[in-house]
Amino acid sequence: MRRKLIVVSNRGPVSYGRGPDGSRTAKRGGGGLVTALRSLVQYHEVTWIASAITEEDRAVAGQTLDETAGDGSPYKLQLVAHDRQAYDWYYNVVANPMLWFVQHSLWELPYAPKVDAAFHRAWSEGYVSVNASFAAAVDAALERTPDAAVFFHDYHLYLAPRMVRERRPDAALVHFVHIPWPQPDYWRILPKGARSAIHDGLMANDVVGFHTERWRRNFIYSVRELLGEDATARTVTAPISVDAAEFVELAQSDAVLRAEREILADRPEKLVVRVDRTDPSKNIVRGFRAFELYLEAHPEMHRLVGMLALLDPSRQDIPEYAEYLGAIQREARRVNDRFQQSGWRPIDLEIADDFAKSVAAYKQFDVLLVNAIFDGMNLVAKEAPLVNERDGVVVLSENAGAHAELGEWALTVNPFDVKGQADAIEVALSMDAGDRRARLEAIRAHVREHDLNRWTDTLLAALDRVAAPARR
Ligand code: ADQ
Repeated sequence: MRRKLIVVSNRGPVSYGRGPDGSRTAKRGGGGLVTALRSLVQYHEVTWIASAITEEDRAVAGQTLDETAGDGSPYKLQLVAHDRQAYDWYYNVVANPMLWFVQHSLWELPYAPKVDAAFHRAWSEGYVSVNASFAAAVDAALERTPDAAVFFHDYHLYLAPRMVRERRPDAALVHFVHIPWPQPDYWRILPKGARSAIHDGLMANDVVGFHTERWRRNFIYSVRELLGEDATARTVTAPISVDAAEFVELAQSDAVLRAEREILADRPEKLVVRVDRTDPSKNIVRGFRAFELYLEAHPEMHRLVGMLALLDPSRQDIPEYAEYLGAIQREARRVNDRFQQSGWRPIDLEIADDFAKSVAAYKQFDVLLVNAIFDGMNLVAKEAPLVNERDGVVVLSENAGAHAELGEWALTVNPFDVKGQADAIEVALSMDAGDRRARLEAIRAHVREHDLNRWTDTLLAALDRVAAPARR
């Protein structure tokens, strides 16, 4: 059923700039979330509300823009121009890193985080106020289309649902949390006011969705612990997925074939691939250490195996992220200095946002390393097997959401155990072809069947079940 949806996410599907001739240009937004949501506009009547990021975005903020998605589907876009200082506090102090680090259990607690006056101010004058501007934009959109359902996304917008609910008790609100939900005690890192407001804000939705039972259960525990309420009936597990046909087509595109030729020109016999944003949650440094341990134990594989790490530089305005990128570069350098010989560099580290090359690497891996510390889902683990041409093996962290679905066909690793990861690389590289093919095909079949439409349908069906019938 085609329905009216107001999609709300911090980052929109496009961002505007100016071409050399002064005309407005549109750049497709990146990241797991935006890619996933683009398919929504294909099947539903969508008004998308997002933050104005560039100067050109700000120039058109407040207008309702008629946009078309890559496949020609029309949708409406409304950009919200927030106060610049408030946005910086909201994005660079509260959402990333604080909420991201809490939800991925990344803080080194004896030293960090600092919940000081600056944080309190960033919370009340940044996070609260940007959520209020989003809520006002949603309220205005609901004024125009009162029968639309509102579909909030992620950790930037935890407070907006309560603000909308106060003005519109009958609105249909659904929120999807794309990242893990940690245990209740870890939320106690945040001051009481903030952690209560986050849980209370989410509880203002009719439905709150998570990728896995594990994250959903943690949410139910933490709502019980921190608010004394029962969230069970409002929550749903809906694992996000990818558009399988799109990847198969993409794999044959000119850009991907060009990138693939580059990889083929100097690939070693066996290739271990990882594709990530340079985010501490992705556990890139430990991945290099695991590969080092593997090389240490297998001198016979020197020159025959290499790791290709394609890393999209992420959130470099945030010191923790800039430091992490430094650590990644130092670690790759150290491992290379230890083992490299003329004509062979064990780790090929490429820091760039290069989607075509990522898909080319997906085709070429013998081992795909996904060793996230914690990850809501991890789409790379679903995308890469779809197009792989070498019967490659997926080494998968038990703490990635994707593990709940794909674990039985992957090699499971504990993300902290670098010896265990080195052993998994060894097992993957020596597995017989029949076993490798059977595992890869099982993953493919699962992803094809559990596609992106199923994700949307699960969430919207839950909304229909839970939302007050009086509304319709
Ligand atoms: P992300 O943390 O961004 O997403 P992930 O799910 O793996 O992580 O998605 C990353 C996307 O970016 C993939 O589509 C991938 O192809 C692309 N990408 C990654 N590295 C790249 C590179 N070096 N160059 C080009 N493209 C690259 C968040 C959550 C996840 C959740 C998604 C969707 O953290 O857990 O799966 O949202 O809900």
